[in-house]
Amino acid sequence: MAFKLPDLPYDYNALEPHIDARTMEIHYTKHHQGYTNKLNAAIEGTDLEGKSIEEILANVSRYPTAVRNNGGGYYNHNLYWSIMSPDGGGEPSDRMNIKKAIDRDFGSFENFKAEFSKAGATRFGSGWAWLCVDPDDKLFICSTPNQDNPLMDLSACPKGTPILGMDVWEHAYYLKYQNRRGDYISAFFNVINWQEVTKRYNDANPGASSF
Ligand code: MN3
Repeated sequence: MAFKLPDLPYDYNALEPHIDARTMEIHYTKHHQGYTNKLNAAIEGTDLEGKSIEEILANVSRYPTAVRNNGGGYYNHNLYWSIMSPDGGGEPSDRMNIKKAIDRDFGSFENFKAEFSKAGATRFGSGWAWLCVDPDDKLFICSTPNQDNPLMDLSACPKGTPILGMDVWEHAYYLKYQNRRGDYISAFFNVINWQEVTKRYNDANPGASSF
């Protein structure tokens, strides 16, 4: 059973003006499709066929580089589309567990926003900024190069489940923002789907939440 490109949960133009339609279309139909196709080609005929993407990434140091790059690209973009929404942006509501956890672990939403934005802005070259939850239910921010992510057994990040991911490859923003990565990062905060992030937070460590 090959990996499939998931349906995009909104139209290409749904995140305008923050993410432009042309970027969305190319990012989804070319980049994400490309990672999906190359991942399938890399695992075809191997014992990785039939394994979940999370299982593959957890042991990715044992596999060829093509599995690391394209398996990461496949997983990361699945997450990225899901945590954006035309109804997103702003701060999570006080009733959401993710808001309580952000206040607990970063002091305030503003502190979290500053630290997450910095992780994206200071990633040299191509990569991702992540908000993760560790096995003790504590949030942390980290950044990875290329298509790596915190699920990988060779990631420099602490062990944890990514619940929010921001793509800072130039292909995510260059058509609209050119070299102005900071403007893209600011705009990204206008489309974050906090409903989905809080759901992922709640699902990451079942029963562990202190709220
Ligand atoms: Mn991308």
